[in-house]
Amino acid sequence: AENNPVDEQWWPSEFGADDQAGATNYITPEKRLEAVQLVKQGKVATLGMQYHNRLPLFPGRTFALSIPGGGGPTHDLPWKGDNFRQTFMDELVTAEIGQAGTQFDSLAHPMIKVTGAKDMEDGNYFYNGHRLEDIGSPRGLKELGPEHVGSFFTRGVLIDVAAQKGVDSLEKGYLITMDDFNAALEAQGIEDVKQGDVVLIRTGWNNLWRDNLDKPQDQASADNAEFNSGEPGVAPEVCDHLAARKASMLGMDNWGIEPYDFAALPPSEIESWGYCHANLVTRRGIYLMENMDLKQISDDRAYEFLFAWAPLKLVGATGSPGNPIAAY
Ligand code: UVW
Repeated sequence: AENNPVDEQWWPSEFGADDQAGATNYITPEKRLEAVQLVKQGKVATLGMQYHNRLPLFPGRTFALSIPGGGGPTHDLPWKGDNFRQTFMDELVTAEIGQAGTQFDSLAHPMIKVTGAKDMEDGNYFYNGHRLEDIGSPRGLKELGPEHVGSFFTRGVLIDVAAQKGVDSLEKGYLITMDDFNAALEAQGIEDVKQGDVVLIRTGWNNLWRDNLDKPQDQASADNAEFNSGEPGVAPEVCDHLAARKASMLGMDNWGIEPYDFAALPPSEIESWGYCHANLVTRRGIYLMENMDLKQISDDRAYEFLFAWAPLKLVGATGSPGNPIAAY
């Protein structure tokens, strides 16, 4: 089924018709114990980018962090005697909190919209055949939110394609093929993906906004525009490979996993978006994480590690922000 799982019914999933956890089901107690053995030096890297008001956003989204009240404490409470009070600061974040910056796509994010297909009711279909029309609600989706995911405590592998090619960043639109994937595996001397692994593929594309807070505003805006104008990403065959190997998650340092170059092919002419979104998340419950920071593990040549993270239990949300840890 080329780029369209509706060519064959994709539910019930292999985890059962009622499953809402998806590919974290692959992470068994034995798998977790094996993953612990990958921590050899006691080093850790955090894999989340910084969240701030200069991060690039998919068009139409917002991220704004502010301190209510400006310069004063947001809470000013009585304490000891006349000379002391206890004061506190809060922040207010306005954002599509599950879809900004480093972010995890829950099973309640990508859908396949079906209109007039034989034997299928029209609607926007998620994982396991849930339709938005049935589970949507203004205070969060009634099924498939990140509260059902559980955790990722498993073998992580880095496929460092940028390093393998000897570049800081792959070019916009670059299609990472299985040849690239295998060349990186071989250069790194690690075994291929195993069931339940989290697979991280580095392109270098997020170098464009890594230092945005240190730049003049104009430069940060220009770099964000370039970042959003496309990206290097993975070919369908790579996602098919991860599906066949039963990975639990694919994470990347670009904004959207698949390759695009919008000047060469404008969004209105892209026939079908998101092969990996449809074929991994919607069809199989294999998760995606975007805008990750893979620089330190690349610098440390940490190709195999313990990956530990759990999404926030934002009931009925479409995703989660996050800062996973690689330990090696
Ligand atoms: C969209 O939300 C459009 O894409 P992504 O899942 O890549 O953030």
